[in-house]
Amino acid sequence: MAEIEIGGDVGGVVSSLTAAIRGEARRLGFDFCRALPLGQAVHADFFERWIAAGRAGEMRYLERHLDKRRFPALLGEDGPPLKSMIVLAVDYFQGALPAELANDPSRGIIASYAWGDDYHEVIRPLLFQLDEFIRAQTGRTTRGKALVDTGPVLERDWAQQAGIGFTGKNCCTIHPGRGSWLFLATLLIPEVIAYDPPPTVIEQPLFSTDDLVNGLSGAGHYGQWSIPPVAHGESNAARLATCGGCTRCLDACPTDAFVGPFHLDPQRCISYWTIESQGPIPCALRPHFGNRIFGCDICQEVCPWNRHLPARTPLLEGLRAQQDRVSPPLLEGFRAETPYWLDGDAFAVHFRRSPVKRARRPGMLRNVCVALGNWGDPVAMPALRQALADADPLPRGHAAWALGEVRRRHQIAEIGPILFERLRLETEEWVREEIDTALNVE
Ligand code: B12
Ligand code: SF4
Ligand code: SF4
Repeated sequence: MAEIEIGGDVGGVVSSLTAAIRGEARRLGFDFCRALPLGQAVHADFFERWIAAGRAGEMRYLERHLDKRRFPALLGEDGPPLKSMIVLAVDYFQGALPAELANDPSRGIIASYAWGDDYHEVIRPLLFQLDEFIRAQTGRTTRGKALVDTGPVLERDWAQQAGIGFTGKNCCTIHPGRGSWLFLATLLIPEVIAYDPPPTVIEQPLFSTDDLVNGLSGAGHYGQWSIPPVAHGESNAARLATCGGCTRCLDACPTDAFVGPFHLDPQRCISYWTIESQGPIPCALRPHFGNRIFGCDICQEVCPWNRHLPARTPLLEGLRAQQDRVSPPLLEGFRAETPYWLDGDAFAVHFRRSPVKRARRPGMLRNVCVALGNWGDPVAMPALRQALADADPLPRGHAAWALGEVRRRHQIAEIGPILFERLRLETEEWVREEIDTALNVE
């Protein structure tokens, strides 16, 4: 790596420091690294309207620190003023889920971001290392702010501002050559460094925040940017980054979660319900979940920018797919030797370091019951009976729904008494209603 010219002329210092940071980021395993000055988040108004509309639901943390989300420099309240943001991205694509696994209803689909270890745990220590590297060059004694989905920063907004990719109608940051399978992270530092050129606006998006809140029309063209060449000299085949008139993601979403381009309603999103929510999944949405038990990739899988990506191994070892976390057989976690859906300790061991931990065991068992209901095979009855007797009401309510689905499809007389027996013991009002509904399905 080139020597850093501390003590040289200011221009020389800043640009060589930026180059050194980029080199270190690459060495640590980041795929993209771009720097920009701290300012105001471009879509802070929309974010605040999104919050005011109640979109955050149970994600109450999103409602806090709105001022910091708008002006991330405010995150530096305890130290020297923060001046620069380094936006980093890690490409986690490692090939599509083979169709025979994805279409097998006896298996649960886990979103590809969760096939390896938890990205927060893998990436955050690397951000600390990058900050330490910078401190060693500049003599700074305070820490920078290292965030990977761990603070009030609108990461997608900044990724586009930094020129890592453009925001697609599916809300995701899409790199024109490497698609949207990216984790984003930011490091906020007090140093002023040389910045990367921002994306050039070729065609200004023509709509207001009101239009965006109310729902833009799907097929509209919403601006065009030229993303400057990426760091590290990688080829950047498609410079003119835009969705154009495409609406594939909006059309493909099974739960109709998009209010319009760039505006997602989590209250209808499989990802929200299977990862973030600790509550009952609305009955009307359940049939649309199919066998998705943790997260959802549909609006990215259909995206043309994600076509023909070469399967690769992520640079960061911790993110590499672990076979048993890709699409586990739904009934596996009910077996006596692997009771990870039923037993908290077994769950903790099985999903150690996995993002799946976030949904917690009762939440995952809830998701699995929905998938078993959608499968509708009587072979799942013993497992559903176990879930119906779970200590936590969340799986009990969804197991009742799933048993109702099996009964509806196969007219199995035995299911009625199982549900009646549970109803006799059940004290939780909403679970009683679920059982009642399941007893009355035709
Ligand atoms: C809350 C959250 C969710 C929620 C809500 C998502 C949403 N679309 O709002 C739920 C649980 C549904 C979710 C799902 C997923 N998430 Co999430 N999530 C977040 C989190 C914590 C906050 C996002 C947020 O503030 N949402 C509110 C909306 C209003 O903001 P936004 O999505 O950032 O959208 C911005 C742009 O759309 C922009 N914008 C608005 N209008 C316009 C118009 C134009 C023309 C342009 C250019 C931009 C633009 O402004 C918005 C505000 O800045 C971020 C981490 C972070 N701190 O940013 C991760 C994050 C967005 N999630 C991530 C991932 C990987 C996912 C999933 C793919 C996981 C999965 N497989 O299930 C899905 C994808 C669903 C989707 N299509 O968005 C990554 C996304 C990486 C990427 N390439 O974009 C992030 C950045 C985490 C990370 N550090 O890597 N997520
Ligand atoms: S993640 Fe799935 S449910 Fe959520 S918006 Fe995308 S396609 Fe729809
Ligand atoms: S599927 Fe089409 S509309 Fe959706 S993000 Fe990709 S290019 Fe944009």
